[in-house]
Amino acid sequence: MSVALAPGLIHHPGFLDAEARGTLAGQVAAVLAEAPPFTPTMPRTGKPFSVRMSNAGPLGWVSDRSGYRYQSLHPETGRPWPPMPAVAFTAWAALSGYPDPPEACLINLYAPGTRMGLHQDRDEADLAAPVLSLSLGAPALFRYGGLRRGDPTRSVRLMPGDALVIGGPARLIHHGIDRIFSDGDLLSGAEAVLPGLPLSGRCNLTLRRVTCAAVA
Ligand code: MD3
Ligand code: FE
Repeated sequence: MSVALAPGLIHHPGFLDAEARGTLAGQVAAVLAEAPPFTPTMPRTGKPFSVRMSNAGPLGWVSDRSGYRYQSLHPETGRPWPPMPAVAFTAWAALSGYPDPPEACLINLYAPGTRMGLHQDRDEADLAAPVLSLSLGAPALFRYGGLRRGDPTRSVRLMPGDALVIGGPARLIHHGIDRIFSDGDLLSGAEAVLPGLPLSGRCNLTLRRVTCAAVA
């Protein structure tokens, strides 16, 4: 089942069932054990994001005082990003409609009470490729608008296991996360003990094609 929220913005509620969510959560925990979450900071000001991040795949998105960019090494450990979680990579093949594989998988970790302000994603060279989002853990209120910052916005609740495909005319829309609801199922079981994971909260994975441009 899928719902077009807007042209190019396709919501697949419950795309991952409970078993797939558990498998993916374990694969994310394995990525975070190798590539610990870091706190990005705003370009110029150095103000920290409230969302913590990590990445998987050949490229990872990072932000610090010198700007936003994709790079092949973890900003703190200096090691390459681990391979993408298999469940996420398989979801790209099923949902993206894009022939080539993603080069980056950004992992956003939201503790309860954190948010992500309205923004556009335009650091990727290949804007013909869609972005695929997968949600785990606590539900979130996702807000999306239009190509201009002042365009009217709508909101939809993203539940664990939901997929969102953002492409075509929606690829450059403004969007953000307004709130995280309490009590997710991300950390049930073994991955609850892994360092760097919030004990409750939400995890979002975005798979992106990228193909260079701002790469350090
Ligand atoms: C619309 N993440 O990582 S996912 C991001 O839930 C980001 O963590 C949010 O915005 C999150 O940049 C929203 C849904 C999403 C992801 C990428 C998009 C919507 C998008 C790119 C372009 C337009
Ligand atoms: Fe975004």
